[in-house]
Parts: sequence; structure tokens; C-alpha cells
Amino acid sequence: MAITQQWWKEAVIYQIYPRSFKDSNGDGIGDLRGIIEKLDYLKSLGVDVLWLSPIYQSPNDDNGYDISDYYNIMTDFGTMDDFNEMLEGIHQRGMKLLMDLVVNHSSDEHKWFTESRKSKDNPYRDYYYWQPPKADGSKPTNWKSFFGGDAWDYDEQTGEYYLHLFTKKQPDLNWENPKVRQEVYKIIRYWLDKGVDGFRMDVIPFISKRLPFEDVDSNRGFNDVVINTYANGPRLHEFLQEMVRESINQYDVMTVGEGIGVTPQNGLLYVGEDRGELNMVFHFEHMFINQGKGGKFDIVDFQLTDLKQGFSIWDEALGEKGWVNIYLDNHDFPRMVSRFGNDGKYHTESAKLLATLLLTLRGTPCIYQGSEIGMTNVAFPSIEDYRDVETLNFYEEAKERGEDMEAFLKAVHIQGRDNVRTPVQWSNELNAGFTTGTPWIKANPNYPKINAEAVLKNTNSIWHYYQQMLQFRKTHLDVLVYGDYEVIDEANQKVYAYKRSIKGKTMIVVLNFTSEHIAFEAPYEVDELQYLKGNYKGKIEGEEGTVLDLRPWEARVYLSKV
Ligand code: TEU
Ligand code: CA
Repeated sequence: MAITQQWWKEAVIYQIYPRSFKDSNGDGIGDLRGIIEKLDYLKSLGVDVLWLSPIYQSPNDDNGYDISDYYNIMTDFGTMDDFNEMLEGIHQRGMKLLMDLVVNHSSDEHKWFTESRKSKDNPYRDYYYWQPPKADGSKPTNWKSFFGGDAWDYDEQTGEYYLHLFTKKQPDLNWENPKVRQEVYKIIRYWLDKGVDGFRMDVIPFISKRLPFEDVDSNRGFNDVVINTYANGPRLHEFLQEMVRESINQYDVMTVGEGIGVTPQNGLLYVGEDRGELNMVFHFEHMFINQGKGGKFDIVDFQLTDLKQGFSIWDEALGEKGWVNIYLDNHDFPRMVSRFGNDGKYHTESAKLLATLLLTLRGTPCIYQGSEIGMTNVAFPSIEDYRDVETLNFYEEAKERGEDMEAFLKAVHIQGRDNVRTPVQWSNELNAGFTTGTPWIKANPNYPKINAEAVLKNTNSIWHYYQQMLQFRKTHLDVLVYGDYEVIDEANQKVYAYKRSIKGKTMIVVLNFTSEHIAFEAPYEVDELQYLKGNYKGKIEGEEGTVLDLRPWEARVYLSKV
């Protein structure tokens, strides 16, 4: 079977975290008018689809991932008129808009939940998972929340526990209840009728629960629990197929599932083209490679082969039958240049190398805001500077356990979600030009050096490299979107190299992931390779035979002449 052609395979997505993108009115919070201001900037960069993290009404316990009204815009972000104007502006420029659909859970301030908790016979009771205490009075199961503590919270009012896989202000919706499912489809249709072009679906593999609820074996690692207990429940695919049939299918739109708990073994059940479920998933193979048994803040070393493997096993698993999204960071994970590159001496080179990787692997790429200007992780000196509920909850827990808090803060510097949530650095003006007021979270102090104004002026900058690579990708859509992917020298810990090929056309991508000069043995004679693109200026001279002399963090893309 040949791979099918689809607009959403050819598109490149740009993720906006609205709270941190651009503030238009000086209240310190990014907003929709701020996005409107920057549409020309995004268009000139050359991206096709904008995905906005949630912009619905929310008390912001988890920055909008806790929705209290799915039909209205968050007051901090603006009004429905602003939304309409933004959508029109996006479409006028030939771009598309993806909304974030968060329907595994709602906010506890959503009317469904405020009703649900009132009494056991409230009509909304079964919109959520309520369980009585066990005979000995303890909580229904030993499940842990993603953000620390138990996944069950006791509610005095009715003497029962409700389930929340995330914070206690994010109760899980009960998809077993057909009314809940119809509410969700109604929400989807509402936004699609307004003209949005699809959805990114938050923790979608969690919507079907294994019932009755049972304890998990506490010796099992968290990842194992996620895959086999929280995700992939028995009715999941039935729910997804019903959702698509009753909403998505009536429109020409795209869907991306946040595929936490999705594995190469079951991936095709989600994205197989014959399944009628999702177009693609974000898989997490390469996102968890530096996490030890203790989870997020238990940081372990990883090797380049781990990163390669993350992409290779997925490409192999799906082949031509399904599709993935390619990303190296997002609003939940550290900045890619700090994590996979070198944010010191080779900041520019390594940011460009990662752009090359992102835009030449097989899958729909997603660029997270600020990557195009080379934004890096931040190391705030005090926990007071942090805002993320995950970081703050785990900080409190570590403190209670009497851990070394300085070490904990160091782990936050490496892994915390606020690394990617500091304001986009627009200029070297106060607060990085993000706001004229006090930003809700401080700007990264490196903004006088790293900012959009500076990279836009310099034609040799990271920004212009992204722009060129995006154009390059469009020029070579056949091979870069649809071509096969094959790793070269898989065991190499310094160089990530691969071939992309289709119908007699082969490209070779060679990426030096080190700060050293590396002699790389290519599977071609140097004169069989036509150099197309790379992150170093000037001619490559003096190479002979099959050995490429790669400079620190050098990226090259070749066309094979043979
Ligand atoms: O993330 C789900 C998820 O897997 C995260 O818990 C992830 O493991 C964690 O952020 C890593 O630090 C989605 C959203 O992307 C995230 O922002 C939300 O907080 C979460 O769902 C709850 O809606
Ligand atoms: Ca604002």
C-alpha cells in the first residue's frame, strides 16, 4: 500500500502557549490580540497550522487545562469577538487553527461538577467518577495523580471520593455516560461550525477507564501504570470511533492525539488509516528518556541512540499505514536546545541542527513557540519564581519528605515545565517586549541577547534558518513528507544520520550531535553526494573518499547522485 497524500501530512504546526506568547493590554498575560499582532510574523516564518493551548474559560489551576466553560473565551485572553477576528486573520493568511480539546477532565468549577458534587441523585452525578470509601474508610484505590498526591479526593458533602488523574481541580469525566459523550461532540461541532480546522486532544488515551477500579501493584514503574492502567481502557477505541463519526467526520479537519500511554505496539489502533479515529499522535518515546523510576524530577542520563530509537521504532511500527507528529519540545517539556542541543557555545549551530531534524523526519512537525529564536531553559534562583502546579506540588512533597531542596531546584531547572512557559522574547526591551506590565512569570534573563528582533535583523540567524528549512521542506515535499526513513549507522553515539527516499530520489541527513569535530564514515563516496542545505556557511573542501569531516553540531542535507 502506498502512503496516502493528505494536507495534514504536508503541513507544519506551530504551537502557541497563549499565556506566554504576547500581551496586548499590559496586564502581564498573553492574549488573543497579542496573537493577532503576530500573525504576520508567523506567516513570514512559513508555518501552516497554529495550535493554541486551551483558550476557554478556566480558573487556571493548570493554565487552561482545567476548563470551566467550553463555549467561552478565557477572560484573561479576550472575547469571542477577538477570537473571531483572530480566526479570520489566520484564514486570510492561508493558515489554519487547531484548538486544544481537554475532555478527559473538566475544571471542578465547571457547572457539571458543581452540580455533580451536590448530591448522589443530582442529574449530573454520573458525569464524573464517584466512589464510596472502602469498608475501612480508605480511598477507593491507591492510584496516584500525575501532579503528586492521590488521584482520589474525598468530598464531605456526599461522603464519597471523586477521581482526578491530574490536580484535584481537574475531575475526570465519566465517558461511560452517553450524556457526557454527547456533550463532548456538541463542543467539537460548535467550534468546527465556527470554522476551526481541527483539534489537538489532551490525554485522549485516558478517556476509557478500567472498571471496576482496582489497586495498581506499587512495584510497577509509573510508565507501566500509565500504559496499562490509566491509558488504553477497554472502550477507548469505541469512544474515539463514535466521536469521529458524530462530529469530526462531517468536516475536513485534522486531529492530533496527545498519545501518552500509546505504544508502538498499539499505535496503529489509534492512527491506522482504516480505523476512523485520529490522524496522528504525539508519541512520548523520546520525551521520557531522561526520567528515572522516581518520575519527572528523577533525572537520568540518556544517549543519542535513545533519541534515535524513539523515532525509529515508531516509524517502523506505523510504516505507511499511520502517521505521527514530530516534536522535540512543547509546553510540558524542556526547551529542545537545552535538552538535546548545546545552549552555550554552540547555541546557534545546535538550534539549527535540531530544526533540521524536526523538519526532515517522517511525520508532521510541530514547532513550539520560541524555538525559532533559540529560546532556552531558565534557571530561576528561587521557587518563588515558579508558577507551574506540577513543579509546586512536587516541591512541597519533596520538602515534606525532607529532601535536599537545592538539588530539587536544580532538577526543576532541567525538567520543570516553566522552562518553556517564560514569555516569548520579542525584543531587548523591558520584560523581553512581552508586556508593558508585570509578566505573570518572569522573562528569561537572557532576553537582551536572545530575542526576535535580533534574529530577524541577522540573516544568518536561527530564525532565518527555520524560514529556509520550512521553504526547503515545501520544495522537497515528495521525499521529505512521504519518503521512507532509514537510519544510517544506528549505534553511533555522536552522529544521527538517516536516508529519506522515494521513487529513486534519496536525501541523506547527517547531524553531528557533539561539540567536537567528527569524522563520519558515510555509506557514499563524497562525490556521489550533492550538498543541498546545512547550518554552516561556506564551501566544504578537502573531503575525499567516504569520510565526512563534521564540525561541531554541524547539520548537512544531501541529495544522492547515485
Ligand atoms: O499533559 C498530559 C501529560 O502527560 C503531562 O502530565 C505530562 O506527563 C507532564 O506534563 C510532564 O511534565 C496534558 C497537557 O499537555 C498538560 O499541560 C496538562 O497539564 C495535562 O494534560 C492535564 O490536562
Ligand atoms: Ca493581556
